[in-house]
Amino acid sequence: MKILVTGGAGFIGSNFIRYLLRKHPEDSIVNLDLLTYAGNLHNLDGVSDDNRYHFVQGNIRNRELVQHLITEYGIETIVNFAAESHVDRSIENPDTFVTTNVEGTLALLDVARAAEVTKFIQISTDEVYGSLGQTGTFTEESPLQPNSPYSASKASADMLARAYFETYGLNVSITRSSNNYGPRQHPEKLIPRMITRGLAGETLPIYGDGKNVRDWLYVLDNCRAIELVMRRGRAGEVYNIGGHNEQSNNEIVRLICLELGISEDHIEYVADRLGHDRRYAVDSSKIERELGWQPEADFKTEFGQTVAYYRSIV
Ligand code: NAD
Ligand code: TDX
Repeated sequence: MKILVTGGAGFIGSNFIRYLLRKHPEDSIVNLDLLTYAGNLHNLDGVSDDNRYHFVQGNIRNRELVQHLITEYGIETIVNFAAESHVDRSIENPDTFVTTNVEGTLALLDVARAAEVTKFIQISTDEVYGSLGQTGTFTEESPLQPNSPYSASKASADMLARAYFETYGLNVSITRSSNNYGPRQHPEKLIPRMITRGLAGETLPIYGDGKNVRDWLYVLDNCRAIELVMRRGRAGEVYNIGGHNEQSNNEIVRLICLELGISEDHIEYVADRLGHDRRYAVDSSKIERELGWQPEADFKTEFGQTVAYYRSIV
């Protein structure tokens, strides 16, 4: 399969490229990434020499460029990871979230339709469903109630992707995963931020009371799920991907203290994030039933490996 991966120099995209090249000798990949502050070519160290892999620096909004890449490389499938992905930044400056996440996705969908690409995967997030109380889970039928500019922009992109299926028959599937953890994540996000700050002897800033809950999914479990949707997902369908692994921010940060062997006294409770979603939990029974996917990672093991990874790169 010839695949255009966008945003492949970021966290999940780079793990996905590594995973696919390792598992499928017959696949070739073009990685289109703008290399914003979040893109890091070191995430692809060791991959760049592979002749099945091509890197192109550019913007997903550049229709001519995307069209050219599809023709030049005979692209059959697009997997769109490219996005502005950090909630805190979206609260400070929402504009780029609309330009990249909404207009960028629209441009890709448009070019994909005109070029008659056979499959388009839109990488979305559980945050489009909003926030849960103490019980319940998000299913694919849950209403979209995004609370941050980030999640609102992702929900908008999902709606466009859906419309391109309904209106033009483009073969689109959408994945909505929960919070990923693992190697190569930007240090602005909770887990790498706490590890790098902990290693530097700095305080560990937890927003609000730290009782917000996320459903942590190992990044390679997500990559396996995305691959299944890419090869066998039904057109026009949404697939939730969760880790069956709810943890509060307090639990995560305490675990990091334990792994690093540092005192919990480093924890500092700071002002809460505006509009901070309280709890996410994902019902993945659809992808489990239809595509036979299950999260396989043992959290304690992979979390320990993740801490070891960030320790090794500082
Ligand atoms: P990331 O911020 O690590 O990477 C995003 C990548 O996109 C970067 O390499 C960046 O340079 C690139 N990019 C940004 N704007 C671009 C543009 N206009 N054109 C081309 N490239 C551009 O993000 P991530 O955490 O790897 O997330 C990837 C996708 O998965 C995003 O769509 C995000 O919404 C979604 N997602 C992430 C998580 C998570 O826990 N990280 C969970 C659910 C969904
Ligand atoms: O310093 C911090 N202190 C803190 O308490 C940071 C950076 C975060 N937090 C809290 C906020 C959240 O409750 O930790 C939790 C996780 O925060 P983030 O790592 O910013 O992730 P989140 O907001 O949950 O969003 C992530 O998962 C869904 C990704 O960034 C999104 O791209 C994805 O869609």
